[in-house]
Amino acid sequence: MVSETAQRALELRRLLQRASYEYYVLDAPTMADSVYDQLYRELQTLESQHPELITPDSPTQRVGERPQSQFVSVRHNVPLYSLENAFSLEDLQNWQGRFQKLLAGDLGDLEYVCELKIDGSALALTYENGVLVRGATRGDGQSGEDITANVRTLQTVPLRLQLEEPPAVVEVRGEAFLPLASFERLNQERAAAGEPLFANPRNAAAGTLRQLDARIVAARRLDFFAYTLHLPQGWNQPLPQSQWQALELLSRMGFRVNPERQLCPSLGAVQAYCEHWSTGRLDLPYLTDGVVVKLNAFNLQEEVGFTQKFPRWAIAYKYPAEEVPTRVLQISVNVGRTGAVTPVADLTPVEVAGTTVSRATLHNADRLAELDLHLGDTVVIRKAGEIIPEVLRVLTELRPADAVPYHMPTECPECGQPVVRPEGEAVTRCINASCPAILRGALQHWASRDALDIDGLGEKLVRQLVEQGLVKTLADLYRLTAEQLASLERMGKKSAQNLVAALEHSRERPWSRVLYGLGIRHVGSVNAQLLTEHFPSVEQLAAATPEQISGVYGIGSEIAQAVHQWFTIPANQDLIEQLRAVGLQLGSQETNRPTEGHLSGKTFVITGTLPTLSRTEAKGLIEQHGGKVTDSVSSRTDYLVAGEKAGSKLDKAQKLKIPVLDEAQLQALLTANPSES
Ligand code: 0OX
Repeated sequence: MVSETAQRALELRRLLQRASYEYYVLDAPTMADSVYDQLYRELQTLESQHPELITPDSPTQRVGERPQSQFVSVRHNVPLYSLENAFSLEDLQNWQGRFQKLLAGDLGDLEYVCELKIDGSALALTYENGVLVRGATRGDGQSGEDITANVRTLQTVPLRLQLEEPPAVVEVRGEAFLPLASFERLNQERAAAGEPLFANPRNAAAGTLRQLDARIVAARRLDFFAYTLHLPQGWNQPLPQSQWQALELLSRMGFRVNPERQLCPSLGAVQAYCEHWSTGRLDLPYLTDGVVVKLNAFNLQEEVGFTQKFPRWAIAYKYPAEEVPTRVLQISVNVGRTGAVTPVADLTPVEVAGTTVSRATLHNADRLAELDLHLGDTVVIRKAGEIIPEVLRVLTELRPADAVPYHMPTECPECGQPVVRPEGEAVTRCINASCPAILRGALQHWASRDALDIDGLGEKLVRQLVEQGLVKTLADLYRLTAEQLASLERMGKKSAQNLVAALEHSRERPWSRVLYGLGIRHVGSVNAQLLTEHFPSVEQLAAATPEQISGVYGIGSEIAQAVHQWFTIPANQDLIEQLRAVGLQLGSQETNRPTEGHLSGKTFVITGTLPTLSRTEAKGLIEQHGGKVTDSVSSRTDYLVAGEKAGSKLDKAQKLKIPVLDEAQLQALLTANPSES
């Protein structure tokens, strides 16, 4: 007898699976987000009360497990072949000619399936009795790595097949990829965190799948198109007889199968498909670098077989990576939020892979030296992964006689201060904390969607606010009035009021978004979430040692160092205090606070500048020992901690005869053994 609870859990799983299939695979949601969330929470609660009811196909199992220390290698039962390339329609003709000779008799026109070649990372998924049990990378084709925990986080990979009578085992293969929008978002986030950018979605997908922390994979929103099915002979259902039927079966099983596939009755139709998508592909929300052409009938595939390396029945028709010559008009230097100084070539505008390009990155000083770029040079540009335009090489034969070489500037073009390039690093940086370019970058990052999400605070407005001296720190944003804003160029009264309202609204954003918004190096939104789960308030994070920070799952020592160091800088400590004063959420000091510490029940006020501790750190330390810190001195205050330039609070404490501690006395109190006092 199945209990009522087990029955409900089963029902919830089915409902949620269906809703998520309709949302992600069919792109046709039928369930409101709020209903989904409610049912999901109900299932989560049921599972936490009855862990024995958790099944591997439960939607709650998609969120990502704790990080692994390494991946286990797995051998593929059937190797994953690579594909021979064709670069012209003639190559396709020759390909057909080669295998036609191996087929008995003249079969007339052969039928093919054309699939867009997705530029991602191949995966092999194993289902036992309809349930996903393993996801593996391609590796060298013979063996790959077991990345099941990561694969589970992909919303378009079903955890259970939609089959009444699934086969005992089935292997499904396909391509995991990062849609362009997710790729751009990821790179923006990496730029904001001062991390190197992924050159193209393929690298980003491959890098993501090899993350040891599945929570990071879950956050990056990989997608999956299925294209191969390995079924056992003994299944009691009719087996597909062709690639086209296999794709239809995959779709019925609940996979996303690329909708642009086409059944072609002849090689001529294949060639027309390739020509059509050579430009059509540029409008797709994901990257394709070609077309995979497959002989449709499985019996014919079997007849032509494999070479040492490739199936003879399939080929990849590759579109040429477009490389275009153009002239460098001038070189400008961009200073980013982290102070990174990037040389950028301004070009005579040209069309590359469907868009007009007028600027291309020159990456860094090393790359500039390698190119030996002169002003006025003609260069060849290409879109790396067809996304970010880059200068590939210089056509020196076209160099004007009087052209002068270009060198990286030694001073920041924005603030005039000398730039530095630390040993062993490729990046040149401006390290002037008050450089306007760095401030502009910081403000834009703060306003961005995953940070404080401030509608209406765009690039142009940020520039004006900085230029006019209205905003010198992030906290200054919250002191702007509608009148001040309305006096700016292109700002009406209404938009000024809207921005003030948006700023007001952003005060409610949780501590994790504030932490991300601070733009600490390596702290992207996922790391910010991990850190704030562990350190529920800014005081606790500021008081943590690098060792305590790297003790958080998923946070490495480099990140921990960067976070710790950030909080030791006086200007940053001051910023935190200012953000507190203007009402930002810096976490709750209630959670995780030991209420039983030896300072429990004692109330402190901190004033003035302490010799080594910031006020935030001191507050964190007091709270770690159970004490409470308030803002104003009253008869309920037990101690005043006073540093230099303590003002009226010190006078008041003295009047009320409240004990006054300096930093050394506070430290002594913190470390005092309560049993001796
Ligand atoms: C793709 C893709 C890759 C099956 C047998 C040889 C190649 N990147 O989109 N591979 C295959 O097929 C395999 N199909 C695809 N669509």
